[in-house]
Amino acid sequence: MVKIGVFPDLTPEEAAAKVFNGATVAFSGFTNAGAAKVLPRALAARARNEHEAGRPYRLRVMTGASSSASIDDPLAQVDAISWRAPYQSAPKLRKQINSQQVEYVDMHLSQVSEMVLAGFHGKIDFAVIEATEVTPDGRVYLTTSVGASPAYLKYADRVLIEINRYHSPRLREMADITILPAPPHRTMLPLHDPLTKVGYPYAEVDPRRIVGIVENNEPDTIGAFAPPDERSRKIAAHVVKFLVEELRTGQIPPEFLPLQAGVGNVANGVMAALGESEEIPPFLMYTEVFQDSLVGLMESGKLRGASTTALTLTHENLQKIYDNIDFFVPRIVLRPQEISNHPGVVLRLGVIAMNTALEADIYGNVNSSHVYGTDIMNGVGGSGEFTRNSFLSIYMCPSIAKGGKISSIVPMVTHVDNNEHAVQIVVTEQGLADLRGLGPMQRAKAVIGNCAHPAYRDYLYRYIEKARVGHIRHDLDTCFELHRNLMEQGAMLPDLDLSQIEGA
Ligand code: 0RQ
Repeated sequence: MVKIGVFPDLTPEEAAAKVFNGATVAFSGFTNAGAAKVLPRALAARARNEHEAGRPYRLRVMTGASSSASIDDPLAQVDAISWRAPYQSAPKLRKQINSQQVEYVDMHLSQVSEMVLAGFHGKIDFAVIEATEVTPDGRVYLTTSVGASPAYLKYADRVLIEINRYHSPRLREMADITILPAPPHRTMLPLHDPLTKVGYPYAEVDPRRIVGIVENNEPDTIGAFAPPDERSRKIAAHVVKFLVEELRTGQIPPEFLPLQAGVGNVANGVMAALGESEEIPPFLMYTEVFQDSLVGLMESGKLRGASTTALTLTHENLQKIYDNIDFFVPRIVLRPQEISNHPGVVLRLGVIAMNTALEADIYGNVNSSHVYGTDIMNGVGGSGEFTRNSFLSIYMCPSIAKGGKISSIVPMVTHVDNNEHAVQIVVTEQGLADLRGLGPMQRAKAVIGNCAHPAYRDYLYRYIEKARVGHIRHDLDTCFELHRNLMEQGAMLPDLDLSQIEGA
């Protein structure tokens, strides 16, 4: 953990002064886990000063994934972001993206490193990476996330390191870092089990590119989940029942298959419910975010091990890991997002993927990112590589939103993140539709009958009855009628008496 003083020690202000207007800056952080903390604030202060002096100062910002509190919030607050990739979830930045003040490249998270390597996003002027240590020969020991940091360290012109004294230097014992070579020189990743390691405990940087080091002693800013609400508990119960049945019929082998779970309350609730189920055997995870509910599951022995790219944990849960690190080290592998989300590995391991939708259509196409097809919520994130390549791909969402003004089951989604060819199971608190082996009309009936809220079922049945007959039935005049009603009249079915809607 000792930093050897061969690199210049900088104050945050000195470091920020090196970052010029218009630079592409790639920060560490996958969620707020392992996110750079001091430099984003110093850059925001610099932007404010520059703007007050009438000078432009905006940056092109990359991270591993969303790092709202640490990176997007301070920078967006002072209008210091001009371009953003690959994922965000910050309310202020979201507004700037949706009003086209900021360009946003919403992309599959497994592809970030490869695209940086290929130069698809231009050159990276600065990498700003949180670490527990950097050695004179350029070994960088990362903190609570690996994300895209190894690629940023390798390909950025200049590197600023934030040495964080808060995090345990023993995190390196979980790290498994490698950068895949460019095609056509890729070989098979010899990864046949979520816990196999194929790389090194550190990322590498050319030490000549390190322009300075700043100190930081802050925990990650990660909020606790609210206890699962009634609808999340019902969704979780349907998922658990389904998986138990798959196990009973032998569709899932007795040793079970590795699980991936998206982020958020529903996913957290599902993981907790799986942990409580006596019929689900102890399991492994191959996932991108290791979140709160998994700590207890690991302690109880229900979760045997997990591969992830980020430990997105509240201070209390991370402390549990640090206090008992001998127990957790052999059970957690922290990988670059290129590998935690690698389509080939997800396919090989037979992952069961569980992600969340904003809306699903009656045929199983899923929109997780764009309200009305126009306004970004967060982004596609890692959902694409898991959904497309998993053994079972499950999508979950409440059947209604905004007190019943919105049905999450619609005739046609207004934006497609994951399509009917990859989505197999749709679940709401109403029930579960298993779409495997079903043709379009069978799918529509299963989704409407099992997943749509009863208040919207008649509308949806009428829609397919009136729609043009083809392999898939659609009526291009009315397929977005519910969305148009919502935009123009504030509710998808303006005449519905919302006070009568159960579960609203
Ligand atoms: O609005 O914030 O005003 O209350 O959308 O909805 O139900 O709180 O959903 O927090 O679980 O997030 C898909 C966004 C779900 C998330 C999404 C409104 C609703 C609410 C949020 P308010 P909830 P969650 C791993 C994999 C993509 C990335 C991904 C996501 C707000 O899961 O970003 O999967 N996924 N990554 O009221 C309009 C609808 C709506 C709607 C809900 N149909 N139309 N608004 N809302 N349904 C993670 C990573 O990649 C890091």
